[in-house]
Amino acid sequence: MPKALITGITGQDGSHLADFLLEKGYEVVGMVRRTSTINFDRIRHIQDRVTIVQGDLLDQVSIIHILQDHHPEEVFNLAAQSFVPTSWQQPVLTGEFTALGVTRMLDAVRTVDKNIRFYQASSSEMFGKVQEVPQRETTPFYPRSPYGVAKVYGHWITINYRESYNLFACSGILFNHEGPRRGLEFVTHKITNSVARIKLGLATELRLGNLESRRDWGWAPDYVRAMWLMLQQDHPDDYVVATGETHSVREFCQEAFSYVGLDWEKHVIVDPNFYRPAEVDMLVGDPSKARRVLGWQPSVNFRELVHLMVDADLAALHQTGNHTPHVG
Ligand code: NAP
Ligand code: G4F
Repeated sequence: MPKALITGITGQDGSHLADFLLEKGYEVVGMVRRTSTINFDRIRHIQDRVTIVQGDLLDQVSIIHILQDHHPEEVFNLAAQSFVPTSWQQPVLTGEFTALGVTRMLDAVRTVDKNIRFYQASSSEMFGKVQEVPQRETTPFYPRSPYGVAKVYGHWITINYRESYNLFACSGILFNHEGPRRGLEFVTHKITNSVARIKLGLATELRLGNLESRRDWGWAPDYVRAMWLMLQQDHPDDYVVATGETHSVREFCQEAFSYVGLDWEKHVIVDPNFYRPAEVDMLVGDPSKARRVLGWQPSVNFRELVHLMVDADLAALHQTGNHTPHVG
């Protein structure tokens, strides 16, 4: 039975990856940081099938011990401070988690077992002020937030450890991927959750920032499949994972509201409090390398993604007696 360690198993991607690896017959070890209350909402359904270990990206000793104690063949480094606006409020902490945390992971791998295959969660935020359309593996980076800058560091240190120490280290440059497990502060889930609440009469308005920014939004379970495929190749490499389509936040609103028979313009209020100090205006990826080498392609298109998320939010509100907290 192959064994994999997932950092960030309590997050959106970590939980989907754990589902995927269990389905493939893996033994899954998940690293979680110590919190005063347990936040296993996304992995509750598989809690008795995964091994949970305590560790933190800030604490190299904990990472080394986890590798020594559990001997994984594959390590998926998904843990990070992943919310872009927070990276302006906590730029140093974001650098510690999202940049230096990668070095701590890589160096632990190098120290404990150089045969471990390593996946780094790189991001399309690295392209920032885009230098080429669509963005591909060779497009120069121009990050626009402390988060994006930290991810560029994580990306290059992964390549550096691959080249310096011959590690099987891959970096997936993933474009935005979404689903019902997405944090409520991210724009897609914020919109679909509000649409459901407005539809059920629990709210009347939705406050958003920049409606014109465009993203290449995909379906999260498709993207964890790409992560796994990267580690199954003969050689380590870096891949863009994206749908190749771009849509604005405005279009996302239109699709989500109209799906439940509402007019988005009657409910959406533009609130400058949600503007960012520097914006990534447009992202669209070219996934042709992932398609050609990994045989990867997305299974859910933009409209289906919006509908799946609205349906899930409506169902969740019905199930919880409408008590789902609203995150602004
Ligand atoms: P997420 O839902 O925010 O999950 C982040 C995970 O990291 C959580 O499990 C969190 O634990 C954990 N974590 C944060 N700081 C930690 C620390 N110091 N030590 C240990 N664990 C820590 O993020 P996601 O959407 O699943 O994304 C997964 C990864 O892919 C991230 O690296 C993100 O930057 C990257 N990425 C995401 C996308 C996307 O569209 N989703 C696109 C490109 C790249 P808690 O539960 O304790 O907070
Ligand atoms: O949903 P977002 O917060 O995602 P963002 O900034 O693109 O970052 C996500 O995707 C990255 C991959 O490209 C990941 F690396 C990262 O970890 C994260 O998962 O914002 C998307 C867009 C932005 O342009 C933002 O300005 O939506 C715009 N937006 C407009 N109003 C809003 C809002 N974003 C949020 N979160 N909240 C708003 O009210």
